[in-house]
Amino acid sequence: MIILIRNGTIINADETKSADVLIEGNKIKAIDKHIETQADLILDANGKYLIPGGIDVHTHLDMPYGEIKTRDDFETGTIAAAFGGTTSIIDFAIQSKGQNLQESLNIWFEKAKNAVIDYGLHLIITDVNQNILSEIKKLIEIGVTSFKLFTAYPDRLMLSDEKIFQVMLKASEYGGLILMHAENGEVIDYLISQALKDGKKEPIYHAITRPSQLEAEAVYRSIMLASTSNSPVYFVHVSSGDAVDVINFARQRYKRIFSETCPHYLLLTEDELRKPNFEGAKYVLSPPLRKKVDLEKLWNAIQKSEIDTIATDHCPLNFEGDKKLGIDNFTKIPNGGPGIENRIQLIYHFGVVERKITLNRWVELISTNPAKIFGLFPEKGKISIGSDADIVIWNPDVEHTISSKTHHMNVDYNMFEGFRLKGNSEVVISNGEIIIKDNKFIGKLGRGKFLKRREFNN
Ligand code: DUC
Ligand code: ZN
Ligand code: ZN
Repeated sequence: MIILIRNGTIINADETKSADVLIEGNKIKAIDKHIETQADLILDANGKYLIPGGIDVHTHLDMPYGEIKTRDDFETGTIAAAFGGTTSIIDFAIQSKGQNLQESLNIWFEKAKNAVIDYGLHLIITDVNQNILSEIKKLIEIGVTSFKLFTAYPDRLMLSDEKIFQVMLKASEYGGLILMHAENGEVIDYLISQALKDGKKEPIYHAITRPSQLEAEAVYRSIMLASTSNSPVYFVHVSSGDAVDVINFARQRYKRIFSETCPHYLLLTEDELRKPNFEGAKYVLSPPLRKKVDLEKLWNAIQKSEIDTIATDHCPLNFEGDKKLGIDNFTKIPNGGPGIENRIQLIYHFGVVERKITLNRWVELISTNPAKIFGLFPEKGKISIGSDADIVIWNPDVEHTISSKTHHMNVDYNMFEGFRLKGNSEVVISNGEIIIKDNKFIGKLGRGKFLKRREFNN
């Protein structure tokens, strides 16, 4: 199929230009001021932006969570992502205790069969021994090049500093990237036990028992372990101003540090957790929503390029049935919130329109940097000749209101309910195929490809 997109304004991280774009098969064949050629389809993008397809590097689709699981699977989740202009995701496979890494990965390959956009996988390592360490090289060869480790959730996910250090050493030897969930799990558990003893069981205590200093402490500790092992380290879901300060301080000496934040940390505060009728549970996620001062600090860091990426940490759990498991006790509320569909819209409206970040910076945060950091550039993350034809035609003027009644995520609430936004994706092209048009998904189930990512080289 040959598609010609006429008269659009291309927004890449490093340039803005008006041009026609010719797509042949799954690749971008030509970009020029004016292209005259036979095409099967001509799209007019006059007055619209052409941006590289969004890349959401932090999702949890079909993820088991105790007795329940996240409500979007790879079918519903990737369709919702596509509606929002995201054409690639990287989801998290999880190693269960006692399981080897390849087994864990195979389970996620099976889950991902119906993906409609391209997907990569990170691996969460929860159980470390010599056999596990020796699998890391093979995984990186397969294209699973990033490994998430936890300093939180003792007895479930947390690793000791020694184990974290061992994984860092091994990953850095073969070009792997370490992703850290940085919160001091032991102190948090102590604070939780004290809160429960005092009868403090409402959702707000989720935030109060996970203070920002305990994120900053774990960030600092992780950076020191990373620099000792010369391992690159990427902090997922950075939520606190203190953590930003620590990262900035440490970067003066050690450069191989990367960071991600999420729309909810940029747009919501812990006050949401005080909502009546247990509605605060909708905002129970970890690290928790913070204060206004943290939110401002995060925006400031976005503006100064101190934060590298914006991902969603999409972890969709229903209010009815899932969140309500914790109605009598905040520790029983499953952690996580949905967002895979709204990321690019939210950052366009609140970043570009309201806070005046540049269009180029917007694209850098939601597509180019994720592609660069996670071994997908320049096939992804840029509209350029030879790149994958993942292109979003973005209408900067259209207005819409976010609502769970109209969103495509398979979850019964939206953290941004009622937010009125300017700007939305209009046509979404993934590997040369139009998959969203006229507000309809028109792709085939299972068309998404596994992304075999390159090793980390920064
Ligand atoms: N960390 C995540 O990245 N997602 C959901 C919950 C958590 O602790
Ligand atoms: Zn996490
Ligand atoms: Zn997550």
